[in-house]
Formats: sequence, structure tokens, C-alpha cells
Amino acid sequence: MNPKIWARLSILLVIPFLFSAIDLVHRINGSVSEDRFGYSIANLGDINNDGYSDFAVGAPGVAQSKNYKGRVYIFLGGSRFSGKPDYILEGEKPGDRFGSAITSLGDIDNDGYIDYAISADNNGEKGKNGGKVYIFKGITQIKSYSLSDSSKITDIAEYTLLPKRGSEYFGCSIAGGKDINEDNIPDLLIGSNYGGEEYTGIVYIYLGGNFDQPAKIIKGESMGDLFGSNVKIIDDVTGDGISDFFVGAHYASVKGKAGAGKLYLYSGGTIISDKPTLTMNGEFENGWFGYAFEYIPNVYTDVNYIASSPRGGKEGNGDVVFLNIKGEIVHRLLPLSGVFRWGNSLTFIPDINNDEKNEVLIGAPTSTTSAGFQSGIANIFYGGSKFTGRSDVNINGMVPNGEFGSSSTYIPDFFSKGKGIIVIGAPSKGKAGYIEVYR
Ligand SMILES: [Ca+2]
Ligand SMILES: [Ca+2]
Ligand SMILES: [Ca+2]
Ligand SMILES: [Ca+2]
Repeated sequence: MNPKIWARLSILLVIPFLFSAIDLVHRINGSVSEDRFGYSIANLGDINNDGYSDFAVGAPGVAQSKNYKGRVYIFLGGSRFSGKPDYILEGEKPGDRFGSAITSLGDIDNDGYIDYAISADNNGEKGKNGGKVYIFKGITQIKSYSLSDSSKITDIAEYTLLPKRGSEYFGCSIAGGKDINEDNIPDLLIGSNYGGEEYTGIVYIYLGGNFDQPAKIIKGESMGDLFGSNVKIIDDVTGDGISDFFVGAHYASVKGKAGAGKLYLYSGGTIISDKPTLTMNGEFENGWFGYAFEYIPNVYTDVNYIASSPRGGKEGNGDVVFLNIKGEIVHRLLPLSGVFRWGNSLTFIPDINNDEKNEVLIGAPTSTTSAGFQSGIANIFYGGSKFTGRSDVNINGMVPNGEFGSSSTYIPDFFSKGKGIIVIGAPSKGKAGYIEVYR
């Protein structure tokens, strides 16, 4: 064989193995102690309409902070990535926790620029800890904003949304970017986990880009359920072509077990029903089932969803289950020793090792590793035709109390079409948080 041809062939043979690993691109640190940088991470979509997806990292700070308002760092995608934020936004008042949750809204005004929402779940405008959500359109407004001058976040937000009363924690979760009522305009869900007349927790639904008032409110079942702690809009799973959505209530009682947790699936439609299509129940007292969940199509053949009880399992250090379309558990993955809060974050990742199966990331932020107490871990499982229960990539946190793996998100098309990144957050107790960016 011609040696030159042989050399080219071996490169072709090696490439698939190179793709099976992921590489650290940047580690990015927060700016001040207890900023909780990396508490929330969101794929915004393309907010500046340049073809590359952009992302945001929330650094909301701690509740009752006396001097820190909360910040959101926006990173624009492109063929070069410096690791420096392109924009930094700041909340209104100390203790607001601006950046507690962030979501893409899709292009609600159809101008080609993707829009997005940021919450401050401890904002006090409607009463202490009422919460507030800010809607931003594309990038034009934030270009005129600067932390160093007096410009306020309310001057550049297109709309601001408030709860009915104080103590709701309105915006503890937010989800948008997909159309749930078939009017071709993406919609917005806002969780208020102490909201409602009976303090069950509620979810506000804003439809069709109309933010004057919610089109609908869905309530939890019982007082203290923390219904709406987590919300997520997913592609259609009910077969009618309309996107559906999940709501978690991780403190709900199940058969007398306090804090076992519940997870509800609601069907999108021209009329959205209060009645969930599917209810999944936690099994462990104080296990917090429904704290994290994800729709994971085409990871394993028999699996549709992943959900966790991060304080469940026999030892209370977490339990992760894989469920089929009917919400039945088909696989269970228990944590290894030293792993805590197993399943605190769960993230769907489209195929990265080119085997035409998607992947899933499981974070366990209070795990103890060689880096120290509660340094945290993140494990990536490459999908396959068979469930093996073995993780393919293990990433350890770097610092004690870093809580690496608290949050994670996949950002598609960040470097170019088809070249995405995985961003993992370590909001860190007692110091500035950090994120790691992998490609
Ligand atoms: Ca962009
Ligand atoms: Ca837009
Ligand atoms: Ca809609
Ligand atoms: Ca549907």
C-alpha cells in the first residue's frame, strides 16, 4: 500500500476516538465571594442574529445579601471564545437574587433576534421575596447598558412581570422558547413555588408574547408542595404535534411520605388543561423527587425521561431513574460512595461522540472528591442501544465547597453550526463561583 494513503487512512480511523472525549476550553471565575456564579446557566439562542448560539450565566448571590444585587453574564458565540463576558447585567436591589433563573424565549416578536427572560426571585417590589421577571428583546437594548453608569436594568427590559403578592418566589424557575398553544408564538412559564392562596406553589403561563397578564395559572395540590420549583417546556410527547411541559413539586407528600416529591406532565394545546396528563411520584421520604428532570429522546431505546430524587435512595445521597413514555421506571442508577446530591442537575446533550445516540449529564454537587469536601462531580453517559449504567466521562470539581455539577447546560452551535459546548456550574459556598466550558 502507498504509505501516504495509509497515513490518511489511519487519521480517519483515529478521528472517531478523538471525538469520544471532551476537552476543557475555559474555566471562568465569578467576581466576588458568595456571588453564586454558575447557579444558573442558560442557552439563550442567537440573541445577536449572527448565526452562533449565545449563553448566559447567573450569579444571583445569596438570599438576604446586604450589598450584592445579583448579576447575569452574557457570552456571545463565535469561532473565537475569549472566556470574557460580552455583557454584564445587574439587578435592582441588594438581596434580589437577579439571575436566579434564565431562559430563552425564542423570537417572540419575530424580528430575527432571540429574546430571553431573567428572574430575581427574592425581589421585594410586590412584598418581601415576591420575585420579579425581566423580559429582554434581542441585543439592541443591552448595548446601551453599562454597570458603571446609572442605567438601570428596568430601563432596558422590554417588560417586567410581578407576582400577585410577596413571599411567592416568583421566577424561582422559568421556561420559554417553545409554543404550547399552537399559535406559532413561543410561550413563557414562570414558577412561583410559594404562590397561590393555599401556598401550594403555582405556575403562571404567558401565551403568545402577551405579558400584560398571565393567560392561565396552574396550582399545586397541597400547601407546601413547592409546585413550580422547576418548569420545563419539551417537544411534543403526547403525539398531537404541540409542545408539552413538566412541572416539579419536589416537596409534595406521597402516601404519607413528606417531601417525597412529584413530577407532572401537562399537555400543550389550544386550550391548556389544569389536569396533568401524567403524574410521577417519588418513593423516598424527603427524597425531593422532581427537583430535576429532563426529556432525553434517543439516549436509550426504551427511555424517554430522566428524573431524580437528589436526597432519596437508601442513604439519602440521591437516586436517579430513567422512565418510559408512560412514566414507568425502566432503569435506576444509584450513586457511588462519596457521591451526594446525585441527580441535582440533569442535562440532555445531543450526540457528541457520533454514534447517533444522544447523551445525558448527571451532576452531584455535594460529592466529596480528592479536591475536597463538597467539591462536586459531573458524569456524562453516552447513550447506546443498551443501558449499561457506566459513565463515559467523569469530571471532578476543583475546589472544596465548589459544588461543581449544581447546574449544567448544552449550548448548540456555539463555535459554529454543529459545534456546541457543555457548560457546568460550580456556584461555590463562601467564595466566588466558577464555570467550566467543554467542547
Ligand atoms: Ca449569537
Ligand atoms: Ca426577537
Ligand atoms: Ca404560543
Ligand atoms: Ca403535545
